[in-house]
Amino acid sequence: MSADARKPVNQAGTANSKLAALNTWVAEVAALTRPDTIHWCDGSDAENDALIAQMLADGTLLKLNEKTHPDSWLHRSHPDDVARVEHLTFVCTTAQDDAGPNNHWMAPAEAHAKVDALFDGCMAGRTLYVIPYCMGPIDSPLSRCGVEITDSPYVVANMRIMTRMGAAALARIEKEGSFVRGLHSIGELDPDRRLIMHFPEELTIKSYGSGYGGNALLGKKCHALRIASHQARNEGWLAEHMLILGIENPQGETHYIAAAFPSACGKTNLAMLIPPEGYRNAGWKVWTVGDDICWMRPGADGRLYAINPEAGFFGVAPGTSAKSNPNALATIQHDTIFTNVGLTADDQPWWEGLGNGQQPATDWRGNPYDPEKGPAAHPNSRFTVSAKQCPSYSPMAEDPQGVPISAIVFGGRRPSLVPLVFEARDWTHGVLIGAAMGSETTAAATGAVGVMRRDPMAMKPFCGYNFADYFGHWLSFDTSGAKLPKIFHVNWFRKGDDGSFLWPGFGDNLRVLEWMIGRVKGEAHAVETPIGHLPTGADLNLDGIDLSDEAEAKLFGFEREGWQAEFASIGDYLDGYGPRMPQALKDEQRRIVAALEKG
Ligand code: SAT
Ligand code: MN
Repeated sequence: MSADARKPVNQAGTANSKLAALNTWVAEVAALTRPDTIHWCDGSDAENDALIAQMLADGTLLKLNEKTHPDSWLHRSHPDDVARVEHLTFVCTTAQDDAGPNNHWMAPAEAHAKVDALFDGCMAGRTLYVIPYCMGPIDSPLSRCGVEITDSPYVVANMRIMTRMGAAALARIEKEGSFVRGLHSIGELDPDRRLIMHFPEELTIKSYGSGYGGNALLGKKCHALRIASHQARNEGWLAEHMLILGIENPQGETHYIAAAFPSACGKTNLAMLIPPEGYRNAGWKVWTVGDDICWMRPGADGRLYAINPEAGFFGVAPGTSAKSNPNALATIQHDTIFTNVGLTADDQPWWEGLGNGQQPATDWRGNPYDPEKGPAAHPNSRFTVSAKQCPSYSPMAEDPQGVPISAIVFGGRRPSLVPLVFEARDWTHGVLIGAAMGSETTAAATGAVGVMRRDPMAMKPFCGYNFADYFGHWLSFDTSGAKLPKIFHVNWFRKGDDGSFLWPGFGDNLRVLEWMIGRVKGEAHAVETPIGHLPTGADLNLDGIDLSDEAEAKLFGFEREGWQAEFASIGDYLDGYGPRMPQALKDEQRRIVAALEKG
């Protein structure tokens, strides 16, 4: 290692003061982590080819069948490093109350000291990669830039797909001067030496000891949600865990919908929905803008405009099939990185629910597949792929102005009580519906699966500040000039007494979205109840769908007693945040409790 190799270089080649802060930070990080080499990523094909070749040589990647999956790779993670680690994820604000009961908190000085001790010398023998990236279209005023420093070439390759990474992002940073700092090392991949630290007041992230997506691709959950939610509050916009899709009706009119569901609840499937045959024949189309994150801000006309800050999909592989999500399957046929899926004997990727008639030979750990020892693919195995490869990718996704949002949808996995769909009476009621969201936990985070927990706006693991303040921020958008979207709640996961799902879901969810657009346009009918406006079965187009009496009753019904218990629990939940909880939200909860009592 030469002394020169350690010296950070200014890629722009000038002593530009706006990059001085970046150069200084890279130098400080290099002094702490002591890498052998520093590489500034330009995002070029040549750079990517060289990284892939290096990872094939050292076993980080395996080449998949070139005939069936050209330029696609399999990565097997450390078996203890397969999901986000919420218990090791901290929001480090000066005042603990600013992080709120919804986050694990540590004082900034203590957090820096703890995590810097792990970073000390951790890149010896490794290359330090500097990844300038832009979240959102390069030329969009809604976009924000960051720089991730990492010692993982796998992270570089994934960030190249998931963000606008390289020279263009660096040029924007040079112009703007500001960027989010993200320091990452895979460390020893030891779960006892793993910390994901956020310093929203410093626009800084430090992540150590994990190579898994949500912990390591810092542009995603760490920047685009935890840090961005904090920035958004200060700057008057919203950073949300939402997909964005466009629905084009036979008249050629497109309405955009943003929808929040917890991780692994079908956001990618909904974002890439294929209309049922009757709708297709009539000329309906669905356009994918994003499948995970949505940044929105009011435009000059008072409507909310949204961009997808990401450039790719980091989707859950298991369950993805030609039936459940043909668009996703088409997207991942080439130039895709698979993580922790199984393999067929001829090196094709395989997962439970793929249903293509093939059989796995090797499991996600690289052992011969043995059904006694668990699934072939890890339940949280993933694909990383450019959004541009998706057949339904919306051309509007690259529009710097974003797309106008007509409806916001909240949803979760609720096997009982919650009907298929209902509509909020107004914005405040909608914010309460989002704040009260509950869902069963999934494999996207470590911990028990299938446990019911409150996950407001699907942001429980991702809001970078106190939820009470966050709800207040949401309420603040209801100004006199605002033309806000309507808010809805959906539940695709309602179960019957025998435990089976009552609603077919997938493409048929368009029937529910069509009703929502009808409501937005003032055309569709609904029944008023204490929990909001509900359609009857007759208000939806259910042509070709055969619902049992039980399904019809549970999907479109309103169960007063169950909702009374639910609203008592929502009241307790809001009270848990103490005096910071906005009074308007508490009043709304009380209004509904009173309406439920009236009978
Ligand atoms: O791993 S991620 O956090 O990026 C995916 C998810 O859990 O939504
Ligand atoms: Mn997500």
